[in-house]
Amino acid sequence: MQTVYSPRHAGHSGNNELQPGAIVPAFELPRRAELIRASVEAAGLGPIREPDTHDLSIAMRLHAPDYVEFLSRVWGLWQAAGRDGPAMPFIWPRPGLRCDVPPADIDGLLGFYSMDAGATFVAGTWDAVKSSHDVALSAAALVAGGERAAFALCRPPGHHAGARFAGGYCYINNAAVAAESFRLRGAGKVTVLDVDYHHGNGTQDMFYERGDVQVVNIHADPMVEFPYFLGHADERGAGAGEGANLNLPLPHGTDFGQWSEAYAVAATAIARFAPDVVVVSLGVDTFHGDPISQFRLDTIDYPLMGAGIAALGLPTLFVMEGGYAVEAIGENVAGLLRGFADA
Ligand code: OKP
Ligand code: ZN
Repeated sequence: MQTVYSPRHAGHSGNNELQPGAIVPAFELPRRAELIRASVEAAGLGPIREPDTHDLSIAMRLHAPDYVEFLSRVWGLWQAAGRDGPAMPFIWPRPGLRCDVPPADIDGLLGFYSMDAGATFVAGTWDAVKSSHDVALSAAALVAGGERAAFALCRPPGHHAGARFAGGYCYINNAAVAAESFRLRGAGKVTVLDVDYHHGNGTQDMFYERGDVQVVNIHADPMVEFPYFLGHADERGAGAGEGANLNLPLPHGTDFGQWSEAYAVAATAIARFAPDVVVVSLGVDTFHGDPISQFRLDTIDYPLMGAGIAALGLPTLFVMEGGYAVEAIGENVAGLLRGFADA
């Protein structure tokens, strides 16, 4: 299996985030991608190559063009306002306020185009976001070209990014863009299987009324976990997408046995949908040692998860999302990919 990786992720560094009661260094760190890369190399998974450059036309089908444009302009606007540290929003529109008028200055715009304070901007953020997008599309091209599977080592992640907002460490929805790229290259049906600990709210929303892209999430119950406001079991899709969205929320403390029961339900739904290709939003924050998550999977479980994904029998694109236990992230990701490749 080939891995696509760009060193340009590293400029997205020194970000911070709001945790309950404090501003702290962001858990989503450059070291994550470096350790995954090292483990993939050590596991002998296959060649690691850099992405080709792709234009943003597919991203602009799923995201509002003004939002993508904003992402590229944030740092300049922030600097022009005389700021130096990471750019972070402090006010957000919501029902009861005007949600349709982008304000004129950077503080208003940051809130207008985000869902939380979890997607901050530094000088290298846009270049890293664009490189992560290019990584996803380049890896998708390998699978579209006939490879059984490929690994897009994306950083920053993407699955919380919606049509018009950043949030939860995410800016451009890499997995959604990759899924759409398969459709544009002629795949009739695509499934996005999101195994990150957190619900992929952005991906769900982008495809919610579409019958050609199935979205399946196995995640911590949003009643008790970020992103709180999407990811419930009664969200089944709408219009042409009715029945093509499946949420399998699980309680804090979930172990691999419970996770696997949910996965069996997911696998049955995917088999019934019969996609041409599957895009896996791959988070390993289900690990028991994850500092911001509360499932209990162990390192030995990830190769089994990979084998379970292989059992779908479909061309597969893995797109990196979350996982914050840096001491174990490499082994967990490489183990999952090895479990897939050896199945
Ligand atoms: C991104 B991905 C309270 C905690 C916010 C944000 C988690 C984003 C996870 N400030 N946590 O799905 O791994
Ligand atoms: Zn996550």
